[in-house]
Amino acid sequence: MKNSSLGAFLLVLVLLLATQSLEARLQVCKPSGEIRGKNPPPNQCNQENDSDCCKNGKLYPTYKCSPPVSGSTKAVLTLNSFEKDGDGGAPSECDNKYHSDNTPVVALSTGWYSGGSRCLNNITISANGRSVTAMVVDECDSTMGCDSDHDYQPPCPNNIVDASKAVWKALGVPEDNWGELDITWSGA
Ligand SMILES: *[C@@H]1O[C@H](CO)[C@@H](O)[C@H](O)[C@H]1NC(C)=O
Ligand SMILES: CC(=O)N[C@H]1CO[C@H](CO)[C@@H](O)[C@@H]1O
Repeated sequence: MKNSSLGAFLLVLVLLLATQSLEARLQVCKPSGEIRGKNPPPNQCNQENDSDCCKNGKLYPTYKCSPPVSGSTKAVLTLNSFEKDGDGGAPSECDNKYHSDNTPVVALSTGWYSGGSRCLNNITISANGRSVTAMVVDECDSTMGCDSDHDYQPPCPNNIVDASKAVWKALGVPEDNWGELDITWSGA
């Protein structure tokens, strides 16, 4: 190999390694597919407390992964009812039970739910200078949605901690602002 081609070869190698380690560090979580939304049938999709409903023809990305978990993982907190006839639909996946809005429970996006490996563990949620401990009881399904099983709601984004009212209360968020909040979580 001539010196110049060896130089070029080394340059390419270094660039390749650099981009690969960057990707490893970002651990990019890319969509696994998409779902084309259909309007819910009449009287379906409980819009209680701003639940989102699928719209005809709109494309919703699906995810099997979530961003990497660290000692303090960034997420978006959303509101859900795990009660019977609440907007959560079926009983919780971890224990096949419903849970009162007054107990701090959460569902995690599919990647973080991780096939149930965090079921019934407690995570610490921090925001607003406060923190609350909540039990993982369900999956916020990032792989499916827009069907009767999911109350015609879109698939969950990949970075969601979907929480009962009790969690929002404990974080001291005024009720008018319940809906979406940047948080960090740890544990489990
Ligand atoms: C999580 O917290 C609940 C309520 O305090 C408790 O009953 C449960 O045992 C805890 N789970 C674990 C795995 O420690
Ligand atoms: C899930 C949840 O918080 N549901 C509430 C939505 O708003 C109505 C009316 O304010 C409450 O009664 C529900 O409990």
